[in-house]
Amino acid sequence: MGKTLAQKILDAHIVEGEPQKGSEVALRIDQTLTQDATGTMAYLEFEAMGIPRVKTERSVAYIDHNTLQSGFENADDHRFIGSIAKKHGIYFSRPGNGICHQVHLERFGKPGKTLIGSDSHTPTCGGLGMIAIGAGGLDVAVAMGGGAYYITYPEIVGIKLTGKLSPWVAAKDVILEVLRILSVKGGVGRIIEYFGEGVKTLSVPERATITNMGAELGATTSIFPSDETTRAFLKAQSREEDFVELSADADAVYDKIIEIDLSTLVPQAACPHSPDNVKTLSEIGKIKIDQVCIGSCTNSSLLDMLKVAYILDGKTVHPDVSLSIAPGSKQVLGMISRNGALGKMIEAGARILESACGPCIGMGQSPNSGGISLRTFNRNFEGRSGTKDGQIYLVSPEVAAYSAIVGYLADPREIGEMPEFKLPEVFDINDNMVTLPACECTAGDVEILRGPNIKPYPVTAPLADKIECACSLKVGDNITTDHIMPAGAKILPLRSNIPEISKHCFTVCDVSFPARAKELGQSIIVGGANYGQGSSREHAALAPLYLGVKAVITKSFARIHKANLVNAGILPLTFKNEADYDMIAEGDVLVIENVHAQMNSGCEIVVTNKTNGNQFTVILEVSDRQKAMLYAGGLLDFVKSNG
Ligand code: MIC
Ligand code: SF4
Repeated sequence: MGKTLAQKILDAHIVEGEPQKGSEVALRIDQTLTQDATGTMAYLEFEAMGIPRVKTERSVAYIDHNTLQSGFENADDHRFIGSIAKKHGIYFSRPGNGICHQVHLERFGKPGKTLIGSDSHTPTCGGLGMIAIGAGGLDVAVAMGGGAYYITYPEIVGIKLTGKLSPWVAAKDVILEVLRILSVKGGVGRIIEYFGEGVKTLSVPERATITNMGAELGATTSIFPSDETTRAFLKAQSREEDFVELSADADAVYDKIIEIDLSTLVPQAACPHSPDNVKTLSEIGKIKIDQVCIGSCTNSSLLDMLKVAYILDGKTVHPDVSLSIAPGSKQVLGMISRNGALGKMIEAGARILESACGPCIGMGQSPNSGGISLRTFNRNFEGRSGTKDGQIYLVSPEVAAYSAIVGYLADPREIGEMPEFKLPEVFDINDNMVTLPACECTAGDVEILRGPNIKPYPVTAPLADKIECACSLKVGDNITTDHIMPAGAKILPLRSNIPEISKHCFTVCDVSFPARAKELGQSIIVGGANYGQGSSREHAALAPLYLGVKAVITKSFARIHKANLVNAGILPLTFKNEADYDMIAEGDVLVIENVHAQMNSGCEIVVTNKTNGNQFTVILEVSDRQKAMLYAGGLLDFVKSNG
């Protein structure tokens, strides 16, 4: 039986385990990436492992998230990451060089290789034919040290693309369509693999938009074949030698196939407050808008910027609208500054932002109260923009730019004929903002530069044999990591300081949670389905760890967050019978007796609700390796005691 492309790359990288759906496999990791908001913690963890030099083929540390330096904290983090990168053999992409995923796609990603990154949108490089997976910082630290990365061998969903996109319909509309079909839970435990005739009509940056937002499906990753289009892209980036042709076997068997005829798609938007709340523009209607933000790792490529500049050329941004544009990388910004496209944006009245995440992570540009904001980003979770009642719609750059001019959500097909937008045959290449690590002979002399806000990893303890504590919080379905550990300009500078950042844990849902949890000393959180969807931030596990959370009981978990909980030594439990969710109230005392014996004898664990006398069963669906980690108090303790 033939293999899918994802299976081929996975199987070539398995160092332990069998390639069988649902079973755990260990993968050799060729490349890693970190960004600054997760990076400081990841490098503190790497340091704690005591490994002098990274063992990967390429590890890159990016500074792109916390670039608004309203105090010393972010600048201290940048300096710390720069120094640790230099010492331990990691390439350092300085602030100003661009968003990690855009730069990695341009300069480092290689077809056929494995990449893990401490950011959930790492699958962007799947657009180049890589297996690129988002992970917690601790997993990335282990991989940098040469350790394997463990995943559950996934199902492979094949998306067969036929036809060709109509003018002014974009790659963003393709992934919005997939989100509409599969929902934010539809990718859990799966890799999404694109194939079919339609693939060759999409450029690498367009493919990357699609794989980027596979994160919003909850998928392990998404991947496109590596073909002549990939070769042309790599050649234009002066790295044709990185090209290998890769595709699925003709008789590959997918677990499920979805067919999308690109020519039938129309412009669409994900409406507030979920990326899968997708409607066509005509279904939504011509709503008046207050703000437009163009950029983010989803839609900030040169091609996107050229289309935006064309639409804005000679026009003025509508008087009631604020338009901001953040080109994705120094390469993109430099090229549009030289070819005139940037001038067209500036003349139209766009507010040009630095090449960084910016508004996407609430670092500035929060909309006005109740403001309607169109964004080319990938997430529109409630409050993420920094304005609690902001109404965020996710759209293509084409829709965003045209709407910015007319002042309402508008269909760019009204513009009329679309010129052909082509990628250049040669990109301008200047890697001067990537600092190379010190050579092994001088690395010992490099001093690690720390700041007062950089605090150590929280204290952990081996798993106790009896857990008896109150339910400190009960939440509903689809809780995101932005609920658990909010981001934004005020909180992000605390990423290196778990005691401080934990004061904001879950405050989006309940402002009294951090104080209550701290006072209880130990507690359990109860949640609904798809708990922990969204980002890879391990802070969503480390803050609860610091606040004494021993277990989280839910209807189901998102992949990365579940792994982060295990890494932090917190039990991720799911209800055997979902109806038991209704039998727990906040404040109820829950008891798990003989934790070790129950864990040893299988995956079912009995919990007693001491407050109402109810007894129910929960499932601990983890591998034996993860059980060992949980006994030890988390991955860091496990690594330290197992070498
Ligand atoms: C995000 O888009 O939510 C982030 C910020 O990039 C996160 C990482 C983080 O929280 O630092 C992600 O997607 O993993
Ligand atoms: Fe940055 Fe936004 Fe991409 Fe996250 S989703 S990496 S915050 S641009």
